[in-house]
Amino acid sequence: MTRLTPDMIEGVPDDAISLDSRLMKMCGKTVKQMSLEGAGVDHDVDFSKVKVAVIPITSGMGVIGGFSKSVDAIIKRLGMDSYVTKDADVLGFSEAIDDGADIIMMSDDPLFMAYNTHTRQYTNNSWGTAMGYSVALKNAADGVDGKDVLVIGAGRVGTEAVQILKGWGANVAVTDIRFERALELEKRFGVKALQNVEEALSVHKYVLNAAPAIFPGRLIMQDAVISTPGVPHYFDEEARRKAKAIIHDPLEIGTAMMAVNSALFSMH
Ligand code: 2YJ
Repeated sequence: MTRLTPDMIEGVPDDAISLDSRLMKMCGKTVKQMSLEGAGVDHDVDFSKVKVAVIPITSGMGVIGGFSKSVDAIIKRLGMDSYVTKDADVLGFSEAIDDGADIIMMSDDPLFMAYNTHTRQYTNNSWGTAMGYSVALKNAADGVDGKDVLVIGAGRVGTEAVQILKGWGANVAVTDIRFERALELEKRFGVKALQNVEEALSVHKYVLNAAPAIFPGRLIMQDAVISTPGVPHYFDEEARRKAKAIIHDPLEIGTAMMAVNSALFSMH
């Protein structure tokens, strides 16, 4: 799993307006509206009574500068009552429980979760990222039902995305640098595994890129819609010129999706 670095998330708390206006242009919706859609809700929800504790976690590769603060800022922008705990780890967890937090957000290296303390369910970031970026793709593509959609990467996010997009009626093809992983998804979910990533990309207009790979613009179709959580994130000038939409942010779409989904567990 890709580890975020401080420079990737630098400025995340401050670029809300620009992300929302970019998404509005490409998808016609804000991060909050897309997160609600991904959680299956078709109306606005007031989250102001939802208390969210973000706990810095020092295990594994340790705290990432700016990570908790960015998560906190993302959650606040959804209108939730969020804060970062004073202490990290288990002490931070006790603080969140003592404060009566409704949701606890925390991440080590393999797992970033939103834990709903009332229902004792957790939402993981792989699902949140897959759902958030699938909703974005669906909106920017004017629906995916009956359309050919390519998922690049058969890892955790790609595996979730394949199921989500297939569930919405898309003809899903999947490709991975380790072809056997794509074949595995073909077997499990009845999607099409494609071996040659470059060939696959050059014939697909609708793409969800969940791989840590960079693709040259010559492979991108004219008017392509590329929803791309993958980091590193880079599209060259030709790709940007040809694509109708390239949807990306380092943290917000997946995190907002997790928080909204988690909050709704105990709000119905
Ligand atoms: O609490 C901290 O500051 C750190 N333990 C955060 C670790 C953040 N986690 C990662 O970078 C994971 N690899 C998952 C990131 C998912 C982003 N889509």
